[in-house]
Amino acid sequence: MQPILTQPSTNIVQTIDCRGLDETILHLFLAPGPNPYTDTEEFLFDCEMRADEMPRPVRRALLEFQVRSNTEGILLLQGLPIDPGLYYVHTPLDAQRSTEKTTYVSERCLAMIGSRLGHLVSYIQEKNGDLFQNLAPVKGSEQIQSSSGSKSRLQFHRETVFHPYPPEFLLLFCLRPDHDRIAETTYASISHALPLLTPEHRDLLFQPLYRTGIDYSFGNLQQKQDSGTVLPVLYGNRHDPFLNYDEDLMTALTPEAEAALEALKEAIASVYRGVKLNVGDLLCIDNRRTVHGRSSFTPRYDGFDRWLQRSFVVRDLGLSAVDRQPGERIIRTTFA
Ligand SMILES: O=C(O)CCC(=O)C(=O)O
Ligand SMILES: [Fe+2]
Repeated sequence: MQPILTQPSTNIVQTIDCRGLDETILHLFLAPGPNPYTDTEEFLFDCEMRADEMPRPVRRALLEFQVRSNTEGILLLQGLPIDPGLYYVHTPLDAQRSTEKTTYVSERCLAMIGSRLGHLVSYIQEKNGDLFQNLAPVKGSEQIQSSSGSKSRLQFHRETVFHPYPPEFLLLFCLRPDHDRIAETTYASISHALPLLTPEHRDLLFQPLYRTGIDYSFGNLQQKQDSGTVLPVLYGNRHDPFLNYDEDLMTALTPEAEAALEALKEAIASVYRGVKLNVGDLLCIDNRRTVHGRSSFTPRYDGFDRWLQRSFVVRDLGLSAVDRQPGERIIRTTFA
């Protein structure tokens, strides 16, 4: 059964307002540098060095978010610089890399902010391993449970639950909101959902009684919901746990475990909130504490639809080294 989503409650997002940054700081984001697509490692090093010069309060907030997170598991940077002339650049209709966008300010915002949280990585199955992925509605995919969908709500998920090397953080940078300004990135943190669960349900959710599915885009060609490994939904500290959750792809192994999963689904549906991203907003999501999704919206396919760029951040590059080529950021783990 689909939970009925009530109106999200008022936002209490931790926000860093970047409007009004002075010339020197703006220059850090805007000054040309290495090409992120052909000279990737140089680009990332250059961005990390630039990030060292960001204002101290920005660095402090990112450090605290990296180390301690917050109850929402969300940090919003508002009003970052954008590519000059972005207004005239079309949203890529196929949600692939834009050939019209020849400057890299948005990529630099993602890499600079990401460098304070960890290291950017990508997955070979996601947009060919691009570190900066373009998210836009794609014609024919309106009802699909992925970032190319639009007219159906994108259900709550942790990014790549099924993967042995999931990102600890996920960054979404808004290049263009939807025409009607109704699309919201939705999110729910376990800190808010946990108090709504009974001790019995919590106990069950801490046990490996749940099977995740492999994302359709990661080679789950039969679109099976329970194609992945068995895991607990909650793990870590009993009073401040992390969560593995995917509303669409997760199933329980026993009826009791199923009831607990259903209770969590209802808890998420009652505590979730939403944020409407605007041009220049960069949303950092703690992928271990907070699940996210998207409300539905109506695309027009006129070249000016909603357009986000996304990056994934891991704390330790060494964990995925076995599935990466030396000097590369692309994680190449294969799935049946
Ligand atoms: O479109 C959004 O706001 C969120 C999309 C999403 O869930 C994702 O890109 O992982
Ligand atoms: Fe997502």
